Amino acid sequence: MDKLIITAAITGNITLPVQTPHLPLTPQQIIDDAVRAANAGAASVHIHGRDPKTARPTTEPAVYREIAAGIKARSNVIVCVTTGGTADMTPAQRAQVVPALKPELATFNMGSINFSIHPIADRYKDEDYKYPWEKDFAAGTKDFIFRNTFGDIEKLVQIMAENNTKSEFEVYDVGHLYNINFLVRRKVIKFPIWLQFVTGILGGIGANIEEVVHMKQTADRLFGSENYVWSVIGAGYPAEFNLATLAIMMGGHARVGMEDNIFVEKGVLCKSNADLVEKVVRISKELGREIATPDEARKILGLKGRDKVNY
Ligand code: KMH
Ligand code: ZN
Repeated sequence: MDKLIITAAITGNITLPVQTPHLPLTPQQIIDDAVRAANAGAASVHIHGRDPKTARPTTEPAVYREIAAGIKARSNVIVCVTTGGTADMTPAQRAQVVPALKPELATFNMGSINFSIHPIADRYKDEDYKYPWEKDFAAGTKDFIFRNTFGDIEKLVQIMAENNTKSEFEVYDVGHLYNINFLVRRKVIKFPIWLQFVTGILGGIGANIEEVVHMKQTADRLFGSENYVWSVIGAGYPAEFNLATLAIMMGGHARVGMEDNIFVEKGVLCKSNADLVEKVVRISKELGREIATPDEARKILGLKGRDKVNY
């Protein structure tokens, strides 16, 4: 088995400030916590930007540049930039960060789903919210179609290729593997590919062992195990750690982070993304699987290297 690649998703765009006081919000907080997560064992950090004043998710390239450059100055970790954006952004707005930064790695969402966090809006009292946008943002996702049409996907494939940025294909359901397969057959997507199985999102596949095994078997059948490397996200607690453990045992890789889960133990908020990374490092070491350094992860994923980014 390859060494374990741990990805830390530092702040995301669906975790709300009301949910945890420890969520990194400003560029400096995101940089500091990404470096902490890297020092704890993350080979890759998945980055979303937030408006420095309002903490609302943004796709403003200047914010991403500040964050990516700030991390690069202090750590060798791979910076994986989101192209997921958020509810009010078009696919073109979401992609603009790729030509701007030419990152080594960027996420690439493989299908359209009703990506929803609307139940969170009912969990808190109006006076609990820290920012005026939070409640409507969450409630509005009830009718949010996270758009990733074949047309959008073709455009993004081209943008990624032009900038020599590797795709981290986010697969929220088994059908998304078939979308990849269709594009592989059309020679739009080329092997080897890096897959992130995203489970536990309302609107997508559930976070349980059976679904991960099903996705892995489907990927094996469609692509051949030699043509892809995979990782898993189990959104929520304890799914994040249960599915990371499963991936450790199955030869996959694991993503943790406050984008997906805010608890390090039942009812105990993590104070930093590093707490979540450290827990997976402990589990992996107990199970005899070593942790990949950023350079080892670059080799496994076939990345161009941090000397070829534009930040
Ligand atoms: N914003 C979500 C709808 C990504 O980073 O690529 C999806 C998302 C995925 O955050
Ligand atoms: Zn993300």
